[in-house]
Amino acid sequence: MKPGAIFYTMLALVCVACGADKPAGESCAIAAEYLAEHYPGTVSLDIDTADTALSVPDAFRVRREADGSARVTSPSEAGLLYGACALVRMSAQDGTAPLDTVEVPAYSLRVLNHWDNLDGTVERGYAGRSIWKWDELPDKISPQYADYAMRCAEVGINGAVLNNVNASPRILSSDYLEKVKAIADVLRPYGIRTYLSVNFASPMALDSLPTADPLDPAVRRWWSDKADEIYDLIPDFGGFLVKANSEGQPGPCDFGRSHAEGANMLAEALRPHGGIVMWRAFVYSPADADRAKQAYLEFQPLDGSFADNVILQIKNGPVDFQPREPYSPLFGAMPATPQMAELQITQEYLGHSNHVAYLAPMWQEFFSYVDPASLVAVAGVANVGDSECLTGNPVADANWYAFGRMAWNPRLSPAQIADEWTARSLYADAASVPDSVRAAVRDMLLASREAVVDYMMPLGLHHLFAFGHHYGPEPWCDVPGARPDWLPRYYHRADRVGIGFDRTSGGSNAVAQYPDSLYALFNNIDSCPEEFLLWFHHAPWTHRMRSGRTLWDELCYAYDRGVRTVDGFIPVWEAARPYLKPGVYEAMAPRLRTQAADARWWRDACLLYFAQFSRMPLPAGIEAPSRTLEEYMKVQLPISNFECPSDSLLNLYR
Ligand code: GCW
Repeated sequence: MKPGAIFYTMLALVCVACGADKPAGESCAIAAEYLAEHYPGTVSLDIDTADTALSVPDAFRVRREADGSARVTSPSEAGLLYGACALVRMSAQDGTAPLDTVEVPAYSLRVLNHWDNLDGTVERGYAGRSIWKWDELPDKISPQYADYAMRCAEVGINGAVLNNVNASPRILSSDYLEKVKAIADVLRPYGIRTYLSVNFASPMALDSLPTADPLDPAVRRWWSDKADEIYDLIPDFGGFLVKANSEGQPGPCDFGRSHAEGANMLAEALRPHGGIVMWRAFVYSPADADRAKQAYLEFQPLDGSFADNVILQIKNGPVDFQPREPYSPLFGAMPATPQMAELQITQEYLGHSNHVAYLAPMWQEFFSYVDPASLVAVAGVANVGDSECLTGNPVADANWYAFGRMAWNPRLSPAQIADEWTARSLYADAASVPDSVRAAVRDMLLASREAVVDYMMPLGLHHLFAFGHHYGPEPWCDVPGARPDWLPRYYHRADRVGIGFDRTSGGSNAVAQYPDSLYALFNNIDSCPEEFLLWFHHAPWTHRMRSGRTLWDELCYAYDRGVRTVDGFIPVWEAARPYLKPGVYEAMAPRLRTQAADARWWRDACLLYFAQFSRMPLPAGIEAPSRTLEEYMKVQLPISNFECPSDSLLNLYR
């Protein structure tokens, strides 16, 4: 055993504030154990409430001496745990040079949203079944809960909403609350508070109240009694996440009340206990012909009417987690309302757990438009399940990691996060990896999200997905009776003249929801950033792009570039093979082949389909499609949530 390990073991027994007379706190013990496993020097962990640089409880200071010994200080035990993890992380990057650094998180709330159902399925989850074993709880505690909690703590995630926003009322039944308590007890020492998604009609479903009207006194009493019951079991319970009046979920509008009246009623029930309400702005009642405008139209007028323990949770883009969207204009448009961003870690629209798509560049792009200081919190829709590595494949973990790091510090660069993550999670011995391999793997990660955009929907195209599973291409998709805004044609609007959704002042005027400077930029086809061109404009096929090519040719090249980029991932992976942790090469190699095949499928299906409208030939150098459009149109992926497709599934389109 390393000397350090003995030290930490003893430390774990006596530490907390390093007051030797106090029993060790659980978080401190976890920190000590983590250090024993991952850090070779001796470390002291001390509570420090006097250091003015440590301005919030989760902040920490790490001092490392030339001999590798170190001291971590923080006002809180959770901060000591974060500091211990930071020491390990920083030492993996820069060795043992002397160091004195303070970190203060950008947000006090950095929360995962699990879309996990009580029957063990996970909506848009591609990492197995739910990690929460509701049938076994509260008696049996899966060891995965603590693994999960440690992985959260390593990156500073401090909240978990356990269940799907399409919430079963049963989660608030007394039986389930006992199960929730059991999970909360495991997560607490890792600094994680537990939250629940709630169904707005719970009083009706669980206790047969005749209404869930938020202004009805009996309904208000029901929620306040329920809050009391929860806090009796879980004194540090975080609060509720609510999807209301969206995609069939009940909400205050069902009773003629506003979103604010609904949210405030829940906020009042939680307030005596210090809980919060995260109220989602993901709504698109067809009040306007452009779905991208609807959340703004419904919520912006409510600015200033929410209680102060309500946070409005807004998806990064105005439609729905597409590979690329402009930011949602609701951000910054409600100065009197606390707002938080909802980012999607699970790859619903980016190839599930089959494709490598490192999302830090996407989130960096979001934060380049939305000032991090204008938000009070960040949420990420988790990609966690009960698969052995918890994320379906070992590289998908990079997105969980990146989310946590960016929720802590949105200004971190995707390259730095990639370097940290590969050193921690990918390589068996990071120090032995040749620079050329390290750089190639980093470049692969950094290029991967843009590659997905290219081969799926470049130049501002969006929602070309097959109905339901959101995996393969179906720009032609037509489902009789479906809402038009669930179908790709609503978004791409390809015709003989051109392609794209006219959201300019001459079209749906969604541009008017943006601040003046961006309005002008996006509204003019000549100044609109080309990555958003077809989001905002219905552009002629012959429109001259900045490259000098026609729009049609540029579209073809973009699709083809995506294919070539992912073709290039395969040799990178081969070169990295000798340096990877056991099992990682084998887990990803078939996926990279699937990704390359899927990229061709996307490119060929989309270009063949759009060529019917452009009536222009593929430009020189673009590989001819191997199938006809009719063949691609026959592909039916039979299942809604799947991991790496089996060979038989791939044969459907190869
Ligand atoms: O993108 C859509 C997803 C739904 C999801 C919904 C939401 C949880 O396809 O599966 O439901 O968004 O965010 O509420």
